[in-house]
Amino acid sequence: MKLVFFSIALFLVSLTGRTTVILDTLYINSGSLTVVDYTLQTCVFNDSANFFKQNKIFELNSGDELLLHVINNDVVEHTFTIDGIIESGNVIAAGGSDDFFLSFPANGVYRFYSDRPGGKLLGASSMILVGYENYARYYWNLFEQQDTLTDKIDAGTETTIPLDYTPDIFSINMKVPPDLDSDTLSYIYQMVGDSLVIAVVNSGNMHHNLHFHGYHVKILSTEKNTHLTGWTKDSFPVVVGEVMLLLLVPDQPGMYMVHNHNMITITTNGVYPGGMMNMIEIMP
Ligand SMILES: [Cu+2]
Repeated sequence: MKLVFFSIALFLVSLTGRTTVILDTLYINSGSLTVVDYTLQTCVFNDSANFFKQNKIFELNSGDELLLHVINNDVVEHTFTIDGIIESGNVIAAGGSDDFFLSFPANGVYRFYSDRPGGKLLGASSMILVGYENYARYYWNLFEQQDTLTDKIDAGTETTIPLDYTPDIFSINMKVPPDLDSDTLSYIYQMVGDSLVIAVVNSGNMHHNLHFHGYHVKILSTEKNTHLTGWTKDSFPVVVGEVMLLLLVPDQPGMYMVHNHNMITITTNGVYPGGMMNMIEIMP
């Protein structure tokens, strides 16, 4: 099978003369994530057959294409979906696998997810950032859930988010502080005048909103609230399913917080500080 991949890849490279085709394998794994007293049933995209709580993120250079072998290690079927790019013929049976060749129309951030309840409602949602290789690149994958509800979704007895949804865990990259403080994907550590991009996806089931202390960011792109594109803001909504790319050029040194402006989401176990809060550390 690998040989077939390589042959196709080499053929494509020779065809275009300049495109790089990245070969990779992605596993859909389910497993449980314990945060303080809460245990969430989760489903994630990993780069090995071993469950790891954080979804894999792809970082591609401009013009790169991706030949992806996706293996469904879960006991229920999933899809490999990218809105506007792969929306059909993308079902992967439990225990099955499929290959996807992805070329991207433009530089930017693309969200991939499983559209099945046992997928997207349990966190099987991540991102591919294409381009911006001359920028520092950061990733904030927002997700929240309710421990008892995840048991029902995992068991297949609940397939939607109920009206009395009361999430108790609010995470970035499946982590909460203080664990989140050592997450190099999300913790910003740069210098004044650097150019950095932050890819943000709301993989959760409620609208979120970000508030920056210390800096304003330019919204380079949004998939849902498209009118925000081009705005420079320190607070803005990140609605369910939103996919955004932000540009930050720090104009002053210091340590500043970025947090969700809905205060319940910056708690863990009902206790502040926790949840969706992140730090920006800028050297002079
Ligand atoms: Cu604040």
